[in-house]
Amino acid sequence: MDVKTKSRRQFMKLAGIAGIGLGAAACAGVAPAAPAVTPTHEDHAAATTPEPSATPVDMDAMHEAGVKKYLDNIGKDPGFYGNKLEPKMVDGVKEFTVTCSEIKWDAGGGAMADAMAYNGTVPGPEIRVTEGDKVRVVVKNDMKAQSTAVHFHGQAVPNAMDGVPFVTQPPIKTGETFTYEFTAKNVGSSMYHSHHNAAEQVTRGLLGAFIVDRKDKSKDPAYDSDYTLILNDGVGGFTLNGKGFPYTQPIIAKLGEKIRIRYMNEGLMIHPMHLHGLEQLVFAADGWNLPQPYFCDTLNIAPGQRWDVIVTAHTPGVWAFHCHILNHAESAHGMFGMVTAIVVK
Ligand SMILES: [Cu+2]
Repeated sequence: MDVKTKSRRQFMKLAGIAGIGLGAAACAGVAPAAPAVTPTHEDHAAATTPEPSATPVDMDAMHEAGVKKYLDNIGKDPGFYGNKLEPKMVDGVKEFTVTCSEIKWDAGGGAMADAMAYNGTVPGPEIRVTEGDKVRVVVKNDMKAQSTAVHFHGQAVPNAMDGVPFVTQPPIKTGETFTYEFTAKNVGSSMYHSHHNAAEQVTRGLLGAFIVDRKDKSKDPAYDSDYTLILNDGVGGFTLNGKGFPYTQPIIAKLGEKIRIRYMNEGLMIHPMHLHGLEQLVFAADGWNLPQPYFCDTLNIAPGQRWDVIVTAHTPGVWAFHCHILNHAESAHGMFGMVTAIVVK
């Protein structure tokens, strides 16, 4: 589903379904700006108590302003969904070109942070191929300050293509290019990311989804729409697909729609993702289908893991969807960071 086509008016109507009050009440407060550096638990613990001068009315107004901003932003930001890298077919090989550069990234609210990006966005564009495809990824390092290398996390590749500097290849120095070539064997949700000074490079943005569609779709549960949710806790703070609430994108679904969600954790912390009102059917871990899918409402996503779930949109409304380490999601100033919603109409 193309969420970009959803108008704000449609969304406001939907918000009404769930009874989110958006009266012209005092919205004097503003949502907290996303931090520009890697957050710590202490940073957010400090924000869990209001300023001594804040009244309950002030606090409520700040919380309401954040939610209002989220709703107002629907349809305005082109967002992450649909940011896909198109391959060039070269002699039967799907060839992708990825350029690393240093950019300023806005995780929301205009707080531009120093980031590193694949093709100018955080996360980088999704690379999607089909099981058995021959894949070539040409990586150019246009960064001025650091060498890099790319690891295809979740893919069984020839050893020389594994992307670990001084183990399988030299680092890709500033101005240099390295070409990765392999056959996509592992189906499901994988990632591509830096494997050089990775605690900085990945959390600053050198990351993206690498998805391999299965040839025989009957082996997966049926679904109508497909969303990737990349968790990170570096550039711009706690983010979902590179943005922090209220600048995160909703998933908008029709009643009865079966939504596939691919969680990928590229951060340094564990993030238990909790969905209100709709259960998550967990069916794949790190690309492999589970022998027995199971239901949950909160799914722990550890760094490096990918989990695939199906959510059936069986009840209309705006369903909050957030990390349940609560100081990754809410402060005395309102919700921030790893918060979004599934909107069922
Ligand atoms: Cu979290």
